[in-house]
Amino acid sequence: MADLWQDAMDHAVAIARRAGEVVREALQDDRKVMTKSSSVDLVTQTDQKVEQLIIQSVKYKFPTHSFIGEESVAAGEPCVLTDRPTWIIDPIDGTTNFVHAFPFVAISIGFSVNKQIEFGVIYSCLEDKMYTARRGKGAFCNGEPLQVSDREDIKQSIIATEFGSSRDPEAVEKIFSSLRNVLCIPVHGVRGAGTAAINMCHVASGCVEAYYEIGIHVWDVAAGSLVVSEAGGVLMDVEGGAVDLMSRRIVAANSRTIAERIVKQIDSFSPLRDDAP
Ligand code: LIP
Repeated sequence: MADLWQDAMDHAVAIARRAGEVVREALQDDRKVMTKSSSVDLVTQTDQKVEQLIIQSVKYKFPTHSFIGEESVAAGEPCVLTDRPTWIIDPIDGTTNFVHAFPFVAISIGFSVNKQIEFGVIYSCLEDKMYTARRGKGAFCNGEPLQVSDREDIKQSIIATEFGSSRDPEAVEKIFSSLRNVLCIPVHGVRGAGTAAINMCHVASGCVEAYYEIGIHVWDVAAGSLVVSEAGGVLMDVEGGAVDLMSRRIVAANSRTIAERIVKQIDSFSPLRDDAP
């Protein structure tokens, strides 16, 4: 049977590649930095330009589809997931990396229908790695199938996480407390690529066993959630139970055993939801 969303997915791959060219070109120029929710929550004209490029081209081809885009939400558009076909876009995941030319920068596009992610496309544009996942059909990097790691012993694992862009002392305290708990399990190491999307691709690729973070947004993790699950991984809330992509909390792991072990170490908190009125 023909895949209803194949055309949309092909378009997502093509537009992510085009967006990646724009990002790479912009790295040659001066990057004018602005701030959003805090002095360390950065945005550039390239984030805005790339989001418009993606939205305009999708609107032209799929005029009835909806959007949740990081920069559109920052500009006041609603962040509500309905049953309609919805493109969930992070034009530059890893904006701080982009500003500093730290070499992990991704274009992340998730596509949801009936509140279920149907496909995810993440283009790590400085590495030229195109990660794709289609629900029920596996996850790939540049066409090669992805499989999570089979390590079940957390003491032999690498865990990815981020410090995020909140500098609220209570949140920072909890982030450090969780980090200390994880590090002292002990694990082999803790890493962070500076982008949620690429951290999740690393879980899917099997080079890290788990990624967790509190404070991310739906556009950071929509595509990555499918890449991880289609590579055989597991998603969980930081307190256990089902992940809620609007809750700004996620654990993505190679297995339920590792995910549950991470959950035990996390000093959790609840940032304002993405879909809060
Ligand atoms: C970033 C994430 C990163 C997280 C930051 C931020 P942006 O996304 O990917 O992992 O720690 O708080 O959300 O802002 O570069 O799209």
